[in-house]
Amino acid sequence: MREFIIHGHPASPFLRSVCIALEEKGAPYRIQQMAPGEMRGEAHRELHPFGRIPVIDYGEYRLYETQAILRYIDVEIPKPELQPSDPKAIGRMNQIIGINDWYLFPQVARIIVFHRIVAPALLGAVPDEAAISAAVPDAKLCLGELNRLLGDQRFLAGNHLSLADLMLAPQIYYLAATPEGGVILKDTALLAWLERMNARPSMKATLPPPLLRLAA
Ligand SMILES: N[C@@H](CCC(=O)N[C@@H](CS)C(=O)NCC(=O)O)C(=O)O
Repeated sequence: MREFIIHGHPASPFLRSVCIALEEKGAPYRIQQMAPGEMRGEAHRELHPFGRIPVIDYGEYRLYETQAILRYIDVEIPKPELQPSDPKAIGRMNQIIGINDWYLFPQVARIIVFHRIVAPALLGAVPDEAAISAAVPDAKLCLGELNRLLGDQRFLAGNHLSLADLMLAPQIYYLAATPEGGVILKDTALLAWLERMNARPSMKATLPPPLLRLAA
């Protein structure tokens, strides 16, 4: 099997989702690390015109946008399947991925995780407490809704691992490590789900760099 090349930084939860997918599939990959100073530079824009990470190369094929990458990997390497066949479970999986991309990451993780964990660890910055406090209501809304959708199921879209779990686990891993996320997640089914996810070999093999792991 050819090796997947993943461009980005291993601190990125989106990049981790791709790594988890490849670990679950048993597919070879390597991270082509981009230094924080290279982000949004000319070389980065050539890979990803919007200046985000991750981007993958598989032979001559290049792709960005994490949910597109995950769906591609799941059909390029069919086993084990990471997308359900039941229509309602497909709907739920896609809904949860949408919640991540539209609400959880931009309104919550990008603020709370960035100011609490990433900026102090990588940039030596002091957390912006006002920005963090302003994001707490959205954190309650997003995590509360994900907890409701999970209900008593084993995984987010039902009783089988799916792309929804792969997309959300790296984001909630970081959020759970913040004081704000810790309070919101305390004693929830979502936290128990995260603990089950954290125990998977694919999650253990893709932990963030030690500096961020300590912070988290
Ligand atoms: N929609 C993109 C979002 C990816 C994203 O925002 N990644 C973050 C890192 S976790 C990033 O590139 N941040 C750089 C920036 O915002 O300048 C995807 O799904 O891949």
